[in-house]
Amino acid sequence: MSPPAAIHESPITSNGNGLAFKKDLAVKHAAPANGNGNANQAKTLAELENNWESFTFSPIRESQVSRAMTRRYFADLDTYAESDIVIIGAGSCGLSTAYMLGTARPDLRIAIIEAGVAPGGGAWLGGQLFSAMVMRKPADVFLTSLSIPYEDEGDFVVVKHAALFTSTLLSKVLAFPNVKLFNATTVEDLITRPAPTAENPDAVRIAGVVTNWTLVSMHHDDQSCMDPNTINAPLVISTTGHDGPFGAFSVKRLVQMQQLEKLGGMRGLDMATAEDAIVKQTREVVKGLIVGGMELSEVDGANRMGPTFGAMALSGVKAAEEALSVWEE
Ligand code: 48N
Repeated sequence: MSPPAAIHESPITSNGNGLAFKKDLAVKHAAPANGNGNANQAKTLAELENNWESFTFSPIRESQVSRAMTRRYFADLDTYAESDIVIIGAGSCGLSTAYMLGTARPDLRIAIIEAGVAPGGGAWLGGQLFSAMVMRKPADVFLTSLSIPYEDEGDFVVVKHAALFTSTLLSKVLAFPNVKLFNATTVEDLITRPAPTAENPDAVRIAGVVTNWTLVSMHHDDQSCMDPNTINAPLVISTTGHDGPFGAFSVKRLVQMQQLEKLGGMRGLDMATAEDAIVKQTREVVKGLIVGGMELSEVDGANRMGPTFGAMALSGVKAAEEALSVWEE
């Protein structure tokens, strides 16, 4: 019985060993996406409405979709393999840092590495599944700079939904041409270079990050190790929060590498103390690594503040300022 006729949906006419595929019956190379097939030529939404019977999308071939995505992603990986600044964690602090840096320094190449598929960290809800987000003044000035509306309650302000804050901040960060978000990607180690000091001959400076797909990073225990990727950068800003599967990642790694003696450990909730401390203490913890947001509470043993987010935003403002002062050194 002769083998079934092979119907190939590939425009490739040879399978590499000289056998020419049957003339492709299935392939009518898709007209270019903006081709003049019978695609609906609507130019405005109004032209679409009440005109559905003749509606059709412009033609496309699946491989065009794949290439449109993969070409760009791998070009970004290539470009950002050498970054000026890497921000670990796209929570409220990391995104605020990125917003300030993206605004101040459009010449710097900034990579954001976020373990979750969805960036935003803990800032999609105000607290305990409640929507509204509270920020104590003067953090309202950050909201004003982002044109995020809020209700003024005197000493604090309230954004009607935390997602309004986070989505607005995220959209502005993603619009910067010099900022690239790599989400669903985990920093699973730090790149170091020897930087001995009189106090610590084993001191290092941080020179980039080691990354892997988050799903791989979460399964090192049940899969043989899959080697990671790397991004070189003279400056890393770590804002990995205090909880979650990789919480306080960088500062825990610094202790393992004997670059920090021990962690102070986050203390009980005290809003007044916590927020001032986090903003004031945002700093370069070891050469080449700035720590901000709630990750910092693990370093210094600062209190936690619970469901107020002004310190996250202003820690990001401070982290960006620290980065630019280090950068200009
Ligand atoms: O939102 P978080 O967790 O961290 P911050 O510091 O931006 O904001 C903290 C804030 O949400 C609070 O915790 C509030 C104020 N409550 C305080 C309190 O008292 O409870 O964002 C950290 C982000 C997350 O999106 C993680 O997925 C990500 O960092 N992340 C990482 N991304 C890449 N590589 C890693 N190793 C990694 N670790 C965490």
